[in-house]
Amino acid sequence: MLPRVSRGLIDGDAHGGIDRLVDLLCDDGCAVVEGVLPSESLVRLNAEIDRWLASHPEHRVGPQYPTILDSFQGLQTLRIQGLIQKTPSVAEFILHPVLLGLAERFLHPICAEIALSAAEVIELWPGQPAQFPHRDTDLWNFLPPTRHAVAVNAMVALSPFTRTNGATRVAPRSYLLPPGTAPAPDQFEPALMAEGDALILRGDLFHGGGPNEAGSVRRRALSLSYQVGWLRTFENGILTVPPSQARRLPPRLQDLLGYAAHDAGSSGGGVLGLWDGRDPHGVLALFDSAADG
Ligand SMILES: O=C(O)CCC(=O)C(=O)O
Repeated sequence: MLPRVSRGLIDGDAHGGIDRLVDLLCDDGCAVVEGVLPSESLVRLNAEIDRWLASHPEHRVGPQYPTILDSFQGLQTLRIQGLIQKTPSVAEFILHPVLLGLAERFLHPICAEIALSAAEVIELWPGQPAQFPHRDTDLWNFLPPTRHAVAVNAMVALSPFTRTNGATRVAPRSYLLPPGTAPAPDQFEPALMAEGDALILRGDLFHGGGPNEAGSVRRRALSLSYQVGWLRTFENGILTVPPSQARRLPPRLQDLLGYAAHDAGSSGGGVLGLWDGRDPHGVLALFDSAADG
């Protein structure tokens, strides 16, 4: 059974709630946070996703990417990326105090600023076989293994996650395995969740989508990946939301997309992500004045 924490417990423990989640990431490597999102937010986001899909019938399951990504993501899987432009209420999820707070607290020991690596809808359609178990940190395979994961993921259930419809499977404590080894199949457990629960997992923990054998039921998730700000992100944040549109977003979301420099000066490091030698937020002000003038 995966560790489970209720949102009420986190809220009721103002100083220790998020620390407790960090402890779980440092121990089991994952946890289910129950009831993290209220049902109004879920209804709103699901409606925006449904509306976007209805107006983009070409966006279907089946081959979409070069073979390597298709075989990883699965052909009976539908993914939507670039969500900030398509489903605006996703911002509330990305900036959620528990999910973002956890990512900041977990990653800040090894970075000065975190970044949003990806925000995607992942629907597993009936017939989708199990995804092969992987660690998200394999994205950065040229980085020597680190003791502290460079990324953390929150898989928010936008539909129930059941044993048969493809609930994500995770292998607790598998971040401890040496490179080149993988957990045995019986070490994986499904993250059973109600809508609005979130599975949090460190990026070096083995996991994968389960098989969807549920007849006609789709499993829908919002996968939010946060990472250290000094590595390249999975989605290119500043192309996904270019300055002309990013200027209207909440400042913290701008930061997460890459409009913040990574300034490690206080820990003896340097500055990354400058724009013409300056803080990249400056580019947004340029667009502001162009729009006003
Ligand atoms: O859909 C899921 O449950 C997991 C997806 C995943 O882990 C991934 O694509 O990296």
